[in-house]
Amino acid sequence: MRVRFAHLADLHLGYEQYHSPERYRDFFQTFHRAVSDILKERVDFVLIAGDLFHQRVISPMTLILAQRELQRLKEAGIPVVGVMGNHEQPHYRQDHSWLDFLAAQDLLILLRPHYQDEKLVLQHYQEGLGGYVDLGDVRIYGTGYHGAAAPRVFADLVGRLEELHAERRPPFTVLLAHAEVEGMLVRGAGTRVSLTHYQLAPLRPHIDYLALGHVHKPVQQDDWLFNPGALEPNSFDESQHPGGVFFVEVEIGRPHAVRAEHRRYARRPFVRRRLDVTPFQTPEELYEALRRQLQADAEQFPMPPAVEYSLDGLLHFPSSALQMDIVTELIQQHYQPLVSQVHLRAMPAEYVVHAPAEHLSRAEMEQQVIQELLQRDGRFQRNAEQWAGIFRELKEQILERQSAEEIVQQLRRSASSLLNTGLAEDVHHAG
Ligand SMILES: [Mn+2]
Repeated sequence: MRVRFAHLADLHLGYEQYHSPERYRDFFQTFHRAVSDILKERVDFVLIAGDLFHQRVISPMTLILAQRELQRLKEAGIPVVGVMGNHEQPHYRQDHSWLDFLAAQDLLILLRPHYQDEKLVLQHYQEGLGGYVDLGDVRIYGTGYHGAAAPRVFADLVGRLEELHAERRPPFTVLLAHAEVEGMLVRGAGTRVSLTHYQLAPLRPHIDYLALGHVHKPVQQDDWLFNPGALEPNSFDESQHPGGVFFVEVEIGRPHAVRAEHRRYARRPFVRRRLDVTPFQTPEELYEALRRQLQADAEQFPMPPAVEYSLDGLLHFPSSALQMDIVTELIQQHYQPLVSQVHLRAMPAEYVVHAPAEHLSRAEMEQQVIQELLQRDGRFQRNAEQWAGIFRELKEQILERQSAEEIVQQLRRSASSLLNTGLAEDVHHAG
């Protein structure tokens, strides 16, 4: 028995990115291309793993255009199964979202389990409600976005699946969810991740294909966990990881043979460039270097691109001397972009502090940074290390909540001994 399906996520229809009407249309056009491809492939069903819409409140035009695409699938007899993403969730006081409207039009099977008396209820989909649907030999479970509550919901889900599957384990099972799993995105330390692999592991015996959305980046792990990424980039960062559609073919049997192909579609180019401004002593030198760099960029684009230009490195003249409209104009002339963003990320050279070595303690790092700053000031240059020590002492006293009088007295003593040393040295040198 062979089954074929398409897995999409994060369409973000209705997003007028950069306030650009063209970008609004781009999101629909790429979706349109994907739907045409899906129709050509004659899949058995389509999965949309959340964030069909960019916002919970959408315009009439967004609804009309979204309906039009879903209607094409409906007319071809291809069921569309979806869950709710965080972007389209109704306000906590409202019961219904625009996805419910689509479900009421039979354009979408919207899955979500519900809680009753603290217990997760999984029922077959009926009249817009339910936690799973059977399509032939395939059972699709679905749950939307739960944020920080995701570990609890997934644990409850495992409990219910154990009960249900003890009675009968369907030949092939899918879990559709809008969630982030650890390791998918590189994040700053301390950022919470909604689900760990440890929390997902108990699902393995019960789920044959985990269909995720939410992380706008294609992920495929162990022929089990799949996330297709966003069809259109929601930011320049995302443009580095183009999303697409997973076309999946399954030969149902033990073990299942799952073949997944990630397919991308033509879309507007996102161009990211940078210029290191460190070598330039004047704005004119910078403009000239930018001109040369632009001339050397011979890449041709099939349609006006979105351009992001970063000026980074060290700036050896005041940023106020830099005329950003000249920079922007040069970039506009060269790329004829749909939208362009220029970021001045260069740091003024006089404030640069070298990154302290990593093995140092926090206090040592602070002292090193302060010492470097003091070395730039003629008054403190000579004894910068000792002055930095006084700063450190001062901070400790404040943290220990010593009285202001005590702190001032101590500061006087330290400073005067340091000033005397300096004088003594001067005298010595003079001698
Ligand atoms: Mn999203």
